[in-house]
Amino acid sequence: MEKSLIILKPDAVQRGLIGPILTRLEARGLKFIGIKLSQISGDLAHKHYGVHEGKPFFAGLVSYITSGPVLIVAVEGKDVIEIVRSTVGATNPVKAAPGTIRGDFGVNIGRNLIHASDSPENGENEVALFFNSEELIRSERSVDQWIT
Ligand code: RTP
Ligand code: MG
Repeated sequence: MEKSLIILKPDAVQRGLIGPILTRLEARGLKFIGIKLSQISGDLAHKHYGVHEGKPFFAGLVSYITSGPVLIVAVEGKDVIEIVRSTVGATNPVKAAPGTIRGDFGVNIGRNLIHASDSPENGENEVALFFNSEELIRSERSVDQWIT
């Protein structure tokens, strides 16, 4: 079982794309274990994107991700890292395949709508960074028989 942290970034929320994006993730068969609307602080943005500190786009990335409300989503299941990343598409929407979220809704790498964890280890750590354990549905309490 893997976990993935998904963030619908400020441009997705401002453009009214929460519904269309969640519809795609849900239709793919992903199991949501946490969802909340939030505004990311500078401190949290630095922790989350710390791996990019020092890169030329880092300041712009922090200012983008903290610029407005975001929808934070945790999903859990077998192979969810790969499933979510393939549904989201390439980092640069110009290169993202049509049919992916970034390929269908975006054109700008600096406004690419959505974050998704890139490894099982990062998925575990990012879900723990953004959600308290009381905010997450635990597998043993879920209704697995309704969703495969
Ligand atoms: P994310 O972490 O947001 O899911 O995106 P990602 O894995 O597809 O891409 P990553 O390399 O982790 O980059 C994080 C975010 O930084 C912005 N970025 N801008 N050259 C650039 O201007 C540039 N490169 C990356 C994007 O917003 C990217 O999602
Ligand atoms: Mg990344």
